[in-house]
Amino acid sequence: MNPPNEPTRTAVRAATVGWKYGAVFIGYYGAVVHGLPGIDKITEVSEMSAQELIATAKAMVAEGKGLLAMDESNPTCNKRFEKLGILQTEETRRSYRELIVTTPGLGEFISGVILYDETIRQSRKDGTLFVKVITEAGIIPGIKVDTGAKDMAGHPREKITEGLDGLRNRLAEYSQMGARFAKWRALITIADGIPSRGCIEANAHALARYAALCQEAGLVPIVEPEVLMDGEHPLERCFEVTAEVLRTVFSQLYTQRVALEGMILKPNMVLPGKDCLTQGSVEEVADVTVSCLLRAVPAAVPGIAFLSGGQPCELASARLNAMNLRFKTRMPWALTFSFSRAIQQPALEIWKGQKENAAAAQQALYHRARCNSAARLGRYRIEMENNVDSRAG
Ligand code: 5MM
Repeated sequence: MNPPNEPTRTAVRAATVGWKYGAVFIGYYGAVVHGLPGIDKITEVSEMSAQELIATAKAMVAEGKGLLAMDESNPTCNKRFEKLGILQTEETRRSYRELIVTTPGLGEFISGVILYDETIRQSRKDGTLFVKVITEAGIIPGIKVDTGAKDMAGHPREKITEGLDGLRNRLAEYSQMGARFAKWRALITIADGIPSRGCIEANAHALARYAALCQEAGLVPIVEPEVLMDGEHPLERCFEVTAEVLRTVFSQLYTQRVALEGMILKPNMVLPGKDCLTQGSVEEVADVTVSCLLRAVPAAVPGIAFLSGGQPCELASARLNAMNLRFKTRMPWALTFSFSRAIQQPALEIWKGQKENAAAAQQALYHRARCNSAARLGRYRIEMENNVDSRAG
């Protein structure tokens, strides 16, 4: 007589056989999500690390929390400092990042921070590594691993993100340093005649190969295909391009055997170009964005964390809030934030490189984190902006 779980075993075996024909996900899902016996290999990820990936991905998009992107490369960070008359040195970048990671109470609203190669090696003034400071605040450290978007050969005005060479070794080093997730950003530009299919496909392929390498190393990949806001195009054009980009990215993720349960998507909101005369209401943007995501993003993805892309802080919060408010019960994934400019900019403008402004800058950062956390829950109100209630300073 068959033991009680034999039918299950048979089903699992059948699913495993299906892997050879490209149905890897079935075996993966059975083993990892339901804990079925008999499968210890899913693509190259062991059952244990698959469970860790899933747990980390879920924690990154936990209820009421979102991600803080502080992964500006040195040139970008210096450019932002220069505009505000802040000295552009390794030490000023370090003290600014210290201000961010030591903000009292940040862990109430922030699940993870995205660091840059220079930052992950830096420490608080007293010598404590930032990774330790972050972890002790209950925040998950992550790392940007692409090496930047470069002009794409044969594709004028378009970019291809680089960084795959040597990535396996770099991921091993970052993991050893304490990183638990990674990030790679692809840039897609809308203008006359672009984006081209060649640019979309090349960037989607690179994102998928990066994501597979991350999962192999036990790091959750944040997959960030950013359709830029630059231009005069209407909302509909951004919708079309974003949908095409996301479909291509998920097709490549499937081809490269990336486990969707162990990744986070970081897309743009669907917005009219910033020079378009018709900007649309908060509700319209929310509806169009969620419709686009519902059509293109599989339900197995645990969370979507938006980039802010140059939107004003309050508008970014209001739009995220409207999505969570209007679609709460209809979305299969958590919908949250992974902002850089829309969470950091007020703090940076207050700090201006001056020690005496640090506490006020931390207050501003805490405030934006709190507003975005409320938006993650559909509880953000514009009146919150008048009430800078903080634990900082
Ligand atoms: C912090 O900006 C990141 C890119 O920096 P580099 O261009 O210097 O490499 C960027 O990837 C950022 O994490 C996301 O795009 C989100 O940033 P925004 O400002 O759009 O929220």
